[in-house]
Amino acid sequence: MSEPQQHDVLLAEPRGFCAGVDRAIEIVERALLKFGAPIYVRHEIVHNTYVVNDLKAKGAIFIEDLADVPPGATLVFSAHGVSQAVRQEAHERGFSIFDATCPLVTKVHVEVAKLHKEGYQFIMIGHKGHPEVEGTMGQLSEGIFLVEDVGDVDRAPVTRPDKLAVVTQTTLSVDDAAEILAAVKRRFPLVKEPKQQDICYATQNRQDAVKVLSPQVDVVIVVGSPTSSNSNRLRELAERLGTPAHMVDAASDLQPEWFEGRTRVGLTAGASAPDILVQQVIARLREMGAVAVRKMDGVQETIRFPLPMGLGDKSMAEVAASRS
Ligand code: 2E4
Ligand code: SF4
Repeated sequence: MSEPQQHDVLLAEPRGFCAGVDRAIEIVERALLKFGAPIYVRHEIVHNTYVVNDLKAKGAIFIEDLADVPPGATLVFSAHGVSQAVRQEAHERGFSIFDATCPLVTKVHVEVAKLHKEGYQFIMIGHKGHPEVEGTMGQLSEGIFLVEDVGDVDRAPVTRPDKLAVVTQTTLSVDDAAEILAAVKRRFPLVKEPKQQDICYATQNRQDAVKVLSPQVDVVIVVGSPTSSNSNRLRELAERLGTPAHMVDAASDLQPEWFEGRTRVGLTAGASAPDILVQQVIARLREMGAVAVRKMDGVQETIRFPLPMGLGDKSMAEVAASRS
């Protein structure tokens, strides 16, 4: 058997959980403590297998169709947000609802609703079929057109180029979004842009960190689940910068051949990937020959979002005690 390849690990900074993910998971955990199992969650609370399995073990039930939720149940909307149709159906069915939509996604919804009232049409830059795109597009019943790439810009059936605004998914590639936005502006010079871009601080910071990390290493590992848009963008970005990159859902996904002849390993994690998985990946890398683990310098994130009314008034310990 060959000797493990000795290598050093460089950790991206920042990486892993963002404020919206922290909040969304805490909402489900607090609902479980306060009301008891089961708590129903529409869609994976965040796109991470470990997080979803952990919450399932604590009594959360994940569903896609509201018809699968019994009358009187407590229902949580996932961090990706929901359309007005889903929101309305949930209210009509009488569930007790907690909204874990990230406040930065809600901000986009609010902007769409406000400008729609002023008569605007919209171009949404995003990935078809993604729940956040369905939620944001579903704020309106008409007049919002999805653009996935530069080619789509010419096909958008805009009828009011003088009253057109652009919004985006929060987790896009910053560089791809800029290219598509430039094409939108070429075709629609009067288009209204958001005051602050819709790609969120966490997406921007994690991509910036990969831009610094990639040239310093021989291979990049991204911890994240296959369905996670922001995690996929991190892997794609490293590859575009010329560094081979692999995404892993768990430490057991690591393949020894990825490290053959490579002495510097970069490690990052998507916004929905918990730190425990990063620690497990580091432990596995040590078994595979990692000798030193070093943290990159990077932006320190301190942002926190408040919890919804009725869930955030006590500490977790007090909530737990009040049920026992
Ligand atoms: C909501 C908005 O959107 P993505 O697939 O990256 O979601 P994920 O659950 O992986 O990450 C958290 C999140 C949720 C990001 N933006
Ligand atoms: Fe919110 Fe950004 Fe995190 Fe998405 S990645 S949950 S938009 S903070």
